[in-house]
Amino acid sequence: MTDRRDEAVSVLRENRHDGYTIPSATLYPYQWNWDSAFIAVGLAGVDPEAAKRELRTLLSAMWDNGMAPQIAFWADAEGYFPGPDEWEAGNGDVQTSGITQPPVVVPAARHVYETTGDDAFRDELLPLLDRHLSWWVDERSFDGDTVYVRHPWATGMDDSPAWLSVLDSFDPEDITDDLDYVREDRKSDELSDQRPTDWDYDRYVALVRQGKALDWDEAALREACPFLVEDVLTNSIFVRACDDLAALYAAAGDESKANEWRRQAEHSRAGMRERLWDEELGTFVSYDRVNDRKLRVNSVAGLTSVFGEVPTNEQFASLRTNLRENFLRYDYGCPSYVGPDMDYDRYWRGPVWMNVNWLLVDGLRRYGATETADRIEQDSLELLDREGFREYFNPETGAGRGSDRFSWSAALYLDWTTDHS
Ligand code: 2M8
Repeated sequence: MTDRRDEAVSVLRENRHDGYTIPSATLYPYQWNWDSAFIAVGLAGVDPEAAKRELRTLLSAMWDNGMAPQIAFWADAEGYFPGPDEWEAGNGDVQTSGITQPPVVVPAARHVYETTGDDAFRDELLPLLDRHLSWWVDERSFDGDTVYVRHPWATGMDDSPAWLSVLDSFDPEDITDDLDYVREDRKSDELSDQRPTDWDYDRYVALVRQGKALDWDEAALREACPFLVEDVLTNSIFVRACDDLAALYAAAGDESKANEWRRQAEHSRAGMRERLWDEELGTFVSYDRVNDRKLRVNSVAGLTSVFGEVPTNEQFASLRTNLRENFLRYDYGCPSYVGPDMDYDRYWRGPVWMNVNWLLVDGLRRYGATETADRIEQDSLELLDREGFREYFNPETGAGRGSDRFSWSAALYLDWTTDHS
C-alpha cells in the first residue's frame, strides 16, 4: 500500500466508533447517512466486514415507516448543533434527526455485495433497502415519479445557491416562535468564513423546530412546510438506487421484484426528463413544489444526473458542453456551483467535494465519457495527495478547506486507487 492509502485507512480507523464511522472528529461527531454509504464504498476493498457493519448500523437507525435518518445519535457527543434534544425523534432504539439524506445506501450496498459476493449479506439487506425506497415512493412523491425533501440538510448540499430563493420565500418567524440557538460549527475564524451564513442557519433551525412541533408528521408537514423541493441530486441518486435494488433482487433470483424496481427507475427517470430538464442552462435543475417553479441555477447537482443515467443522449450532449465550458474551466474540477453567488471557499457554494466527484466519475463512465471522467478523477487524486483528506477544496488554487481527516475523502481515495478489474 502507498503511504496515502495507509493514511486513508488510519483516518477511517480513527473515526470509527462502535459499528459506524463519524464524518470528522472536529465537526461531525455522530453517524451521518450518506457519509456512511460513501465510507462503506471505500471500506469494501480494504475491510469488507467493517463495510458491511457500517451499512447494517446505518439501516438499523431506520424508522418503522422506512425513513432513513440523516443523523443517528448512537452515543453522546459534545460540540454539534442541533443534537438529539433539538430533534426529539428516533425509532425507539436510537435517537435520530427527523429528516433524511440521499439514498446512496443502496448503490453502496450493491457495491459491497459485488465486492464480497456475500449472498447472506445481500439477503439480509434486501427487505431493509426495499422498505427505505418504498418510503420514498409512498411518502415523498407527489406524482409517484420524482421524490421531494423538506430541508436543505436533507439534500446534503446544505447551502447550495439553489435553495436561496426558496429560503427567501418565507419568514422563519412565521414557522417558529423560538429562534434562539447557539451554533457550534464555527470552530475557527477560517471555518466561520466557510460555513453557511446566519441567514441560512435561521431558516435551517426554523424548519427543524417546525418539524418537531408537528411531531414529524409527514401529512401535516406536506401542508405546512415552506421547503418542499424535488432536489435533482436526490432524484438522480434515487433513480440509481432503484436500478441497484433491482440488480440485487435479480442476483437473488427474484425477477418479479427486480422488474418492479426497474419500472420505478424508468418512471422516475421519465419524470425528471420531463420536469427537471432546463434547456437554456443545459442541465437538470431542482423543483420548488410550494411555489411551483424550477430553481434555475447551474449547480453540480444537475450534472450528477449521469449517476442515475437520467439524461437522454441529446440531453447528455448539452450537459457535457455545460460541464466542459462552465465547470471544467477551473484548475480543479469540479466546483459544486458556478454562477453569480459562487464563492470558492464557502461550503457548497463553489468548492470541490470528493463525494460529488465520485458520483460524476461513475456516471460519466456509463456514458462512455472516459476522458472527462479521467480528468475529474485525476484532479481529485491530485488534491487528496497534495492537501490530505480535507472536507472540500478551492477550485482555483486547490487549497484544502473545512475539516481535516474527513472520512468520505479518505474512503473515496481508497476506492479510486483500488484495482476493480
Ligand atoms: C454537512 O452537513 C451537516 C448537516 O447535515 C452540517 O453542516 O452540520 C454536509 O456537507 C452534508 O452533506 C454531510 O453529510 C454532513 C456530514 O459530513 O456535513
